[in-house]
Amino acid sequence: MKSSTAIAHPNFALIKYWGKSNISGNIPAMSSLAITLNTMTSETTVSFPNNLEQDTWILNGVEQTSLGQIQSPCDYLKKISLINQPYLIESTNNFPTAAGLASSASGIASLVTALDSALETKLSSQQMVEVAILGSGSAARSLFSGFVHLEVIEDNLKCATILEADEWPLNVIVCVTSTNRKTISSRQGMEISKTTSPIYKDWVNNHQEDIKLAIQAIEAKNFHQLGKIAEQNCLKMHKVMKTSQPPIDYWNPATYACVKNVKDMQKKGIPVFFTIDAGPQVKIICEPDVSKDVMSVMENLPGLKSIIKSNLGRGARIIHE
Ligand code: 2P0
Repeated sequence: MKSSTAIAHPNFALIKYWGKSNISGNIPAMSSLAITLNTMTSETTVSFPNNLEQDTWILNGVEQTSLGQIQSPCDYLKKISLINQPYLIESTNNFPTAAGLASSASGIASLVTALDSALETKLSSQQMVEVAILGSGSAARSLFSGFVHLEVIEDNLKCATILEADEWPLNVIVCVTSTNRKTISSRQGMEISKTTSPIYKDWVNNHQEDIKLAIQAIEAKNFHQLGKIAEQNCLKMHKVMKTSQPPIDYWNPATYACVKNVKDMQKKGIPVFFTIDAGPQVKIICEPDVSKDVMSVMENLPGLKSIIKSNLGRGARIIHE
């Protein structure tokens, strides 16, 4: 039996998904559009040690009491594999876990890639998307490089790169304002919003228009148009969260300060925009020639824990088998 190691990177949605249409299949209620990074890495190794009694998952060096969120993709792969031996999954993230930095997307993309290889299931790209979604609604996007569109039409999923990283090499500056684990998981938050936010229905119904405008902007490489629609969509999602009962508010004072800095830079004509996910971190997207200046503006901001600069990059891949 062979062991396999895969890596994947986080992806950040420019047009977000927040809400599920089908909880058991973990199907997003809307399409999304994201960029996959080339820094911050999840690495997963699947192996078959002798005398392992049951499937075991070690995350960041800590043995997990259950397979939890990865149970469904593991079950799916196991069912179609001819290999029926307990496996050991060892996953590590070289960046904060469950803090709004898309560790579940990169973690699960690396996991399904490593499992597919170790269990010799030889899934098609479409099957990989479907398995990844079982683990996390955003994970399928980390299977792909560059600008990635996850299209959801009812229960049908389609995920693909719409523009490669080197075709429009934008930079991403991740401003980490807290490394704490979030108190409300995305999964819980989405369900709370779906059942309590008075604007949830509008969020879902108007979403496709945002996707269309963002795709047009990406195809035309129109930075201003992409930034405008991405910021609007991000703020709409956070409004859905904040109008939920209880209100979901992931922002902290440094989050607000980062956003203000981005808006000030925009007023000076600097090509930057922000996006924020289910956590307090601010991701700043910019043209490469201004990234140094943006970094030096942000480095002086009180309350920031760290700043990570990234290019856009590749999808999940096997690095060792
Ligand atoms: C996104 N987020 O599109 C949105 C924006 C966070 C805010 O997808 O329950 O980790 O595992 O499917 O995919 C985060 O949610 O949630 C997410 P599950 P997931 O990136």
